Amino acid sequence: MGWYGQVKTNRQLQVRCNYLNGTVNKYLRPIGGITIVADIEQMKISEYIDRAVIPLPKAEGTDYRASTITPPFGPRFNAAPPKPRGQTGFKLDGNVVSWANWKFHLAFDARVGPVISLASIYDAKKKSYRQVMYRSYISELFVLYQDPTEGWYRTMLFDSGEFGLGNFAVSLEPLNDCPSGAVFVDGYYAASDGKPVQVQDAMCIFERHSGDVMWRHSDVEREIRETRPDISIVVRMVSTVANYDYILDWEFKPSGSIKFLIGLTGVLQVKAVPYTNTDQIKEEVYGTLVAGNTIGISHDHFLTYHLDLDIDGDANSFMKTRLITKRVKDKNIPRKSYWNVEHEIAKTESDAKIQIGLNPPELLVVNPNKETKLGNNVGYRLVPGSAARPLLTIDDFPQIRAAFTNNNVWVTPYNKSEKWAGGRFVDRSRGDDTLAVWTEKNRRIENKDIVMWYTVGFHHVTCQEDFPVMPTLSVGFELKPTNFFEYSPVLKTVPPQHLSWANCTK
Ligand SMILES: [Cu+2]
Repeated sequence: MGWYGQVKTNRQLQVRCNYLNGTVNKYLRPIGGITIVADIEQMKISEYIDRAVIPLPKAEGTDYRASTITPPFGPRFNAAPPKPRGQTGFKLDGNVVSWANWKFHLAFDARVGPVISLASIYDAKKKSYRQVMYRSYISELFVLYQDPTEGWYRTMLFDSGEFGLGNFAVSLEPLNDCPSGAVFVDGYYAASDGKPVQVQDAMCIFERHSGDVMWRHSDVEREIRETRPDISIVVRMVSTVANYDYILDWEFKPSGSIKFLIGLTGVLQVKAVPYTNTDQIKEEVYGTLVAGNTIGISHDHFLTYHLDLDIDGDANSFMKTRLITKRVKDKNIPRKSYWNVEHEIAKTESDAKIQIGLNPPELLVVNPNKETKLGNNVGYRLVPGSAARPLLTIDDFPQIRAAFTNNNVWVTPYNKSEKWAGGRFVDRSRGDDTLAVWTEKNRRIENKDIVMWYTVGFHHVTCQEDFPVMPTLSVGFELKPTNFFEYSPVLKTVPPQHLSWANCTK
């Protein structure tokens, strides 16, 4: 139900009605025009508004099961040569994954899903593992629909704090959800009655042979060609929170990069309307006509990651590297301008609130106490993804509760009670326990154990291709070593032994 300024709120849920006959895709047959609110303290309907009779969207074309799809079929692919389940290049010792130069701990949490801890990378030069990331997880996933009318204005979801990404984790399907050779890990959580629940094959770990190039160089004159394929290790979990499926990936690369990828698929939240063609629409409809009598409502997805980096130890600082356009002073040079960098260490939380715009500064977590041999502070850089920011006014109730999305980046001193950006209790929260409130204290963050919070967001204007099931839309971001190693950590990568392919002439 959320919170809209009331002094007192009851435990209530808004209920939606969908018609199940004729399809398994219940989300695409909404019964429009009625609003139902259920009081779950008293277990009774507390509000019922029937404001219009709206045609029910057709069942035809909504089913997505292979068994019901009719010809013509396609596109088709040849399957990749299979590798037995579990045949892989990494080692899983309890919950600790070791692969190539990486080592990390993987846990499963009912609220946030996968938790990656104690990620460290082997430095061949130093002959030891070096700390990179103490802990990372998705602290909140905020989804906000943009239809402000009765029956719809409450549609906003904190998928982590209100539902639980782990609670809604689903079993993964070998070869289709995760490639051959993947290792599957079960997830466990306590149900509301305290009984343990097992989610079989909730997470998978696999080596990714992406077909990309890790690095290469040719010198045609000297007939030199050196090239190395990009191989990485991926941890994946899928959370199906009602209609949406979130594919959540953590990818570790031998270069020291960690990529965080989010794939969005599943079914849209749709609203029944009387229209079967855009020509008939004379009112504001808050979305796109994606099928007959069906509007896919515009909405946002914001994922706020808790990124507790410990770069070579826990005393770290947050550095902004600005790219400044300057004038050339030397009159003998015909060039007029250039850009150069200016570094600034954030002293307090206020210095570290970043809204990523067109020309963002480079954002780094550095260890001010550790330098490379050349004197640069060792660090990791945030390479941001989509820079979408909230478009609601900041005095709007959903935005007060989701004020942690007001900036793309925040940095806080580590505090064990500050785990979830939207607060500990999110259901009917009033925005008084969010990352935005914590940082009002403006605590010092220099040379301390710090946590970076990064929000990757996107505005989803729906389209016909999202019907009846959305092809996956991917976004992501990266943490990249920056002056962390003395030189390229993948210089001495040994090219893998390639199998000979039966139909390949070369
Ligand atoms: Cu969406």
